[in-house]
Amino acid sequence: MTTRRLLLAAAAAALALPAVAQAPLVVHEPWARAAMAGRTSAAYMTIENTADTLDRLVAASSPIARTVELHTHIMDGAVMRMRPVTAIEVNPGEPAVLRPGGLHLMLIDLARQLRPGETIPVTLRFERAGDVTVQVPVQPAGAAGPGQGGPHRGH
Ligand SMILES: [Cu+2]
Repeated sequence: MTTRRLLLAAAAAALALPAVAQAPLVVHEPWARAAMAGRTSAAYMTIENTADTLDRLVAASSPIARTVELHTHIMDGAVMRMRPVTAIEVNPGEPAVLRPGGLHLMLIDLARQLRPGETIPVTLRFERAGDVTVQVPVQPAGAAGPGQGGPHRGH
């Protein structure tokens, strides 16, 4: 009887824990561009929302950058320009794609050089899901996608 009671207590304690192990926001193929200290870099990824409700990426941060902004690209006549956005919506079943020429995270004023092959932590802040920290592999400065300079992957 005592064992059974202990098991029930353990189960109740487990239920009371915050759901950190199963974040509803899943990040696929994150990557960032190599860059020099003091300069800017960009990070890209695909964010999937496995919850039932819309969520929004509202901020991001990283210990290697003074600030991280959410950016998109817009066409200004024939010139493509970057513009900050206040949030990036992530709908269930409709992953948000951050890629060169589109939405991206701008890593501003790097505390140190980002070298190809290393991995940097980036924390994403979602309106509903809260903070999700992603380990982001650094690709060569000229890379166009997550697979270059590392193990071959699809896409
Ligand atoms: Cu930018």
